[in-house]
Amino acid sequence: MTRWRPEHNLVIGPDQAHPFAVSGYVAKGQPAVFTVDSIAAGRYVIWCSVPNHANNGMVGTLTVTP
Ligand SMILES: [Cu+2]
Repeated sequence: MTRWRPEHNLVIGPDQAHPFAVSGYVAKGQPAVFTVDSIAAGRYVIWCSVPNHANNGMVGTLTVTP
């Protein structure tokens, strides 16, 4: 049985094996600000690193334009 944690985070990287920015944890449904300085233009993968969350769909893409 999967135990769900009530919080999430946001990780950015070229892929899930190479994270370069990790937010703090945020409670479900709560707003948060995650500031990342000096990110190059490009396409990145974003995901939640709480165990099993990315595997259950908390994955997306982030496009940074120049
Ligand atoms: Cu999550």
